[in-house]
Amino acid sequence: MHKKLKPFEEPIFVTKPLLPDLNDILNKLKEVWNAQLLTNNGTQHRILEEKLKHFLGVPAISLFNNGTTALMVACKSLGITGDVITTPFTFAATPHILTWNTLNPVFCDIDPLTMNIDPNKIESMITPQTTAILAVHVFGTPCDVYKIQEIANQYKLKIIYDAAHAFNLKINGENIGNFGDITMFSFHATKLFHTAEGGALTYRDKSLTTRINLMKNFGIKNEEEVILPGINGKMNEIQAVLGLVVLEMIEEERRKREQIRTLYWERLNEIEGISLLPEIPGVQSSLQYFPIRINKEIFGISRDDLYEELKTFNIFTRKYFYPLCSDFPCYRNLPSASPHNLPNSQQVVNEVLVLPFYGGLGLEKASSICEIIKSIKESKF
Ligand code: T4K
Repeated sequence: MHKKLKPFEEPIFVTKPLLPDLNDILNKLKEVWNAQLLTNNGTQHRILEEKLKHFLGVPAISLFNNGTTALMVACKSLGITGDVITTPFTFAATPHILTWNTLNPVFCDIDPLTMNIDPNKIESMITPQTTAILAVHVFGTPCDVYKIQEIANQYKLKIIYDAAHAFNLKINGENIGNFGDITMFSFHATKLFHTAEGGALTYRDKSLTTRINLMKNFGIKNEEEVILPGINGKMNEIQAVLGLVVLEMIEEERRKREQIRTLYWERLNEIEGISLLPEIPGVQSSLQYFPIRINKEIFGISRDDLYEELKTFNIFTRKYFYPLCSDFPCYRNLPSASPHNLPNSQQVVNEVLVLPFYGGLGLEKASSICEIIKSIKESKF
């Protein structure tokens, strides 16, 4: 039986967008209204681009209307063809952008601890058709960027990092946007830093700027020249205003999330059958998600049952990233999608549960969530 724990009165979701004071937004929006320029590289866009370049510590950046379009343009701008090695344990956008670029996703298994693509398995997936690796820093844990770079150098492959979860992530003081050929960030409302919808590409090779910016603007060079088949990937001024105000709130939000993370760690680490993401020395976390893993035999119930029980307490966790992308109908017939090729992914995808994690949750509610999880486990023995 559960102890006398009551459900939350209001539903608790996995995240809540960081919302600034509406007046702060309105003040900035006045500038946009006065300028009467709503999109197409306006003033707010240019200011945000400069600020983010500095904040993310990268030599070059290009803003987008969302992370998915940004990833599509990343592939196109590098001229990637044929097969691209990627992970099945990610959001649908990752493999889908390959398909939209008429590229073939080749699924490589993940490391069972970090849940990122396993660099030790990449080489065996490389064929003469392979031209790139599309790796994801899942839940903000960095991939083994050094090993992946070595492989890419050896086989002359391009590397694109999907850093949708990795805003502000650093490895030994180095910003995550400085690895590989291009890195994509998502600024979706569910992300710590957001512009409602939005994203960016960062890259060290500044010569890519012209091509990337042409590609996100229909390939238009000037009024009389359209020099390549581009798309519309532009961030608008209203998104940029939101981003400028949210950026001012990041430090405070990180402080709050840091406290919740510490509380979760202390309270959940002691529960048998629950494991937490490993702390990697030298890594500054992006504080984006708080995933836990459930070992059914030790915890007493499965991840799926815990997910359902938490719902009865008005707690809506998420089973990211279930189902595996390799199990989607559009990919499951690919040879690399075979479960035999992906044993770690198949196991992890049934164990991970992402807990509510955002500054506004507060320590009291986070503490109650831990109590509830503990009581659910105790009720099973
Ligand atoms: N690569 C990776 C690895 C990604 O994770 C993503 C996106 C991308 C690429 C693509 O980037 P974008 O093109 O999206 O920039 C959400 C997000 O929509 C998606 O951006 C994100 N990853 C993914 C992991 O999470 P859902 O289907 O979980 O969204 P939804 O609407 O269920 O939201 C989750 C919870 O957040 C809700 O239960 C309530 C809360 N919420 C959500 C929104 C949108 C709010 O409180 N307010 C809101 O406005 O995909």
